[in-house]
Amino acid sequence: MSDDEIVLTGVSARGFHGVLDAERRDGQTFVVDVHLTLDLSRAGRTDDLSATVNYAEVASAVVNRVTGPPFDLIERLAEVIADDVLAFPLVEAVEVVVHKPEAPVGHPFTDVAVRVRRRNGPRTVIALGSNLGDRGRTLTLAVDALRSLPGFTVTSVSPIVETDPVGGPEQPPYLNAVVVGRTTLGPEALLAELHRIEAAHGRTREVRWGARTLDLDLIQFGEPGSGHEVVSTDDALTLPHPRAAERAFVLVPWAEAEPEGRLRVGAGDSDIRPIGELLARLDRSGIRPGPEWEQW
Ligand code: PH2
Ligand code: MG
Ligand code: MG
Repeated sequence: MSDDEIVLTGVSARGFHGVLDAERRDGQTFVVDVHLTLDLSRAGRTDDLSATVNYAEVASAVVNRVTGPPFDLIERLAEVIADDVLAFPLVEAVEVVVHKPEAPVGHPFTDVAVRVRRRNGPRTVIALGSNLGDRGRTLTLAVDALRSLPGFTVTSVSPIVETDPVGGPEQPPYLNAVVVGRTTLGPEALLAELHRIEAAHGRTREVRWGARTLDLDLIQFGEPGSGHEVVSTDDALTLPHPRAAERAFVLVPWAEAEPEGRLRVGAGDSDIRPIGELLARLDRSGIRPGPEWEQW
């Protein structure tokens, strides 16, 4: 982890968080400090804003959460702010302190605050598919479930595409999408969570490549070529996904979520290919724009 930090302190705004009726009714001032850990050497060398995080955007994210839908606990407010900040590119870890200096403590006091420290794990790519039931709704709920999964931070979500079914028995068209995130879970634990989310949406383990309400496939775990990359030939969890390179219904939305994405197609260093290059060789005729995401 880098030693560098961006330190933003004393961001204050009025919010309605709290357990008591009066707090929900009258609101009060919340003050937030954020420490971002990231490598600042490239920004230091190049003088280029895109090599770092814009602290004004961090401040806006904080204010949106403070003034947004109320939570009972400042612990929860700190957690969601940490999650938002970890979704900024380049951020390795974050410390968030939420102060509530006007809290109804019942005695003279100076300040009360919670401090949480969270770190980003490896980047991971998940493909979503649905071709039974209310497909768009199901995909939306699946992304919601990923957003609220502890240890998983959604960093990018593709648009939805509608796709002709590939392989398997005769079946209806799919809606597909791709989510890119960072996770502190291991690959097995993440896969178990994906199975749990599938099951929660009526998925049964039926015909191979047959119709399903929700399919969540782990495509890649860890940046290819990095120390975090997981390569596995295990039947229960093959990584990277063995057919992703041939599937336009995965690569088209992935390229929209992460244009600079790369996929390993073999064991060597030269077998890590930009997804745009893989896509150029595929037939995209079965892929169409899908519906908009429903509101979350
Ligand atoms: N998933 C499959 C089999 N075939 N075809 C499309 N278009 N989209 C899918 O997500 C899909 C498929 C097995 O998971
Ligand atoms: Mg699948
Ligand atoms: Mg699957």
